Amino acid sequence: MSKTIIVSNRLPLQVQLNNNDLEITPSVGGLATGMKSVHKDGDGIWIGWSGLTEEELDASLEKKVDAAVAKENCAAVNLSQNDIDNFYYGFSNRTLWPLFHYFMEYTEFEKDFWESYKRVNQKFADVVIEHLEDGDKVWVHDYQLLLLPQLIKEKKPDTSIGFFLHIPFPSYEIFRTFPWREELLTGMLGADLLGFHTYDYERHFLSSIKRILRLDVKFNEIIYHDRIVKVDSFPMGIDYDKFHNAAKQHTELNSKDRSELQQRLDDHIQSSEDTKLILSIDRLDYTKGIPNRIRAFEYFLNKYPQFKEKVRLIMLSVPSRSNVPQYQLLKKETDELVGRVNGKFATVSWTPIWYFYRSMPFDNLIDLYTSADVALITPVRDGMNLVAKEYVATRTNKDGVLILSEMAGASKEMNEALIINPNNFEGIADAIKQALEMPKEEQVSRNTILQKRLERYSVEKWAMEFMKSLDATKNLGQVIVSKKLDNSIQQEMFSEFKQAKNKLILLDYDGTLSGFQDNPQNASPDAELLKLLDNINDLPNTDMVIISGRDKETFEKWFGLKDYSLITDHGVWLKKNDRKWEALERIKTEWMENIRPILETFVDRTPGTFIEEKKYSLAWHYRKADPELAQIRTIELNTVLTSLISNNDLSVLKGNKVIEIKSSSVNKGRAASRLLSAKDYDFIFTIGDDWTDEYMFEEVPEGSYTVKVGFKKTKAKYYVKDTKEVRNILSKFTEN
Ligand code: GDG
Repeated sequence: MSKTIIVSNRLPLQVQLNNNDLEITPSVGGLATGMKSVHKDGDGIWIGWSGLTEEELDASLEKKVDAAVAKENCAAVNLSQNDIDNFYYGFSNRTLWPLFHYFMEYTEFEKDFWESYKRVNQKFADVVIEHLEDGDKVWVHDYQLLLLPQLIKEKKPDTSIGFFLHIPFPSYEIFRTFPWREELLTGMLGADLLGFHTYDYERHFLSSIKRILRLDVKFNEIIYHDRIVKVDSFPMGIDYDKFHNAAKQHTELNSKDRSELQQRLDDHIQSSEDTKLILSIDRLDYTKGIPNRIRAFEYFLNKYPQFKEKVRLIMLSVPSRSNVPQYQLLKKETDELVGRVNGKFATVSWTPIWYFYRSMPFDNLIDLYTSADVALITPVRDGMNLVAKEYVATRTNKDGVLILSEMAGASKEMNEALIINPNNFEGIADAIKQALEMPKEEQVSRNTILQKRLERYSVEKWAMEFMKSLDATKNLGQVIVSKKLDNSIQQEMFSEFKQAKNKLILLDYDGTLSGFQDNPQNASPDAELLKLLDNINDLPNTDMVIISGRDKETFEKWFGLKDYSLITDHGVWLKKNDRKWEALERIKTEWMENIRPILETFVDRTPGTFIEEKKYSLAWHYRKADPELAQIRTIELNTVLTSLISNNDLSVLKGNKVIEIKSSSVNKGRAASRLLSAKDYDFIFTIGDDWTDEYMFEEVPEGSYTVKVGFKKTKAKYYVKDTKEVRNILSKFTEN
């Protein structure tokens, strides 16, 4: 039976070592809950780090850990202290975390961290592959494992792989600063489905894909080699019932069964009739906007002094990554700010901020959520923020007000909260006042809508939706319908080639024999290619013809001394072996005078584009332009040209990042058919990468070998990956 393998940096377990004995406690976090249904499905298995380093474990303990986690359907990836320092605290938390949260000044681009990140992702891949069987699905989580999807796909191409990013994906302008950006993106593209919390993150990611990898994106699908990678947003939910039911039980507790914390909270609540509690809970992280929250609260007390001695801010800050320097600085800053505000405003009976720097058991969390009149959640960047959702879920009477930063992913789906900009103290102070004075009916009506959504789109639903979408990627259709020119087809082809008497080999040049250059002038043939072409040209009973959109002057310069057959300008000129150039078509060129100025206006308005002037055609190249701007301009240009070309017997060819305008009566197909009518060939091989080569594929007879270079829609029967593969196959024609 097929299973789902979940992979995350940490296992959903706490493994503790007590005097050589292991203590395993399953963790109760949101992710663990959401994954429960997926994890229990079939023989589901969860792969991750146990929390103990290789240095802490000898061989026998390691075995014990393996056995103990296996009981919980988990498998451990072993990491050394060095891995944790460089991969986890280093690259994950000193490079990716700050960069993806727009803290560029905190981002460290360290080569050693990167090397360790690659090594550890490979360690994860090895464990995944060890457990992977045919038909299994893999769901990889979060920024620590961005390279993992590709590492798995390389070894197991048929596996369905999903990836979910729990933090924001930053805008292209931020992401582009990252030195290893191509590797990171291609690592992610190993997945079949990439999930983000919000549409904005999805959009940022696609923008980087288009600009950095220059891949084609259609709506939310990326064409990547011969695969389609789907990208979508799945806003993560919470275990609604767990929080809601715990809150219900909490309200039914006798006063003597209430926790010590609850009793202290009650004391405050009962101290005066109009007293109010404002709550914030987060890991002590610079993304969570803790200092500006304290400053905004101070601003509020100054602006609205009537709330002094009535309102208290309870801040629960959970220690996090405390060996990363910025977190230590933040701790110091927070301590000082709390001290300053309390020092400034406190009275005998009132301290404005209660600050807890620790984590609390779940029941205390419920004490806090249910006692707070207002939740003040002010991150400067946050992938989602589950605390905001948990607060709303615990409001069993539907009262309470959520103030939420627009920089948290959660704000996108929690419109009924009071949405604030965390840098606008004026706005925050006013929102706090509005929250404290909000009529009960309004609170109820806002929370009713919020709760309904949270209940419906729970974390379990989130996980199910993701898996459903991953399954659906199987039906995305194929990028290409042609077959790979694999070894067995090649064998057949070469044996036909050997037996044939009259053979034709038709070769496109750019993108087929030679790779693309930013400037077409730089694509002259290298020595290796010339040698290869010489060898093919010398084959007995074989006509080799290079057929290209290039002009005859360029080909004359490159191949003038060779006795190759050449067709240039898309089929205007033919040079047969040693003979002179002969015009195949009579071509008018007067139209160029009208079209050139139009193209020039597009060049002026589209940086990175240029015009290539050929004898019989004009080409507008946009390979180096911004892909989105180029997309708009190509549509514009097409519209402009459509009205002009019909009167002039012109056609517009859309090539690979180029638009070419030329006379309609010329194309590679017509040129090919002239060759075919001149001789009776019993073996035909034709290869090209471009739209213009499709004419050729159409024209040659049924049994010919038509081959497309690259993974594109084509009329050719077969495809090969790239120019390297082309050369490799061509060289086989000359063997034996
Ligand atoms: C990352 C992204 C995204 C907190 N203190 C205690 C405690 N918690 C629990 C909360 C909540 C969770 O921790 C915190 O989740 P957040 O979503 O608020 O934030 P991150 O930890 O930064 O999580 C974030 C999330 O991944 C999921 O994709 O939303 O944007 O940064 O569940 O209840 N739990 C207990 N004691 C505490 O003291 N028991």
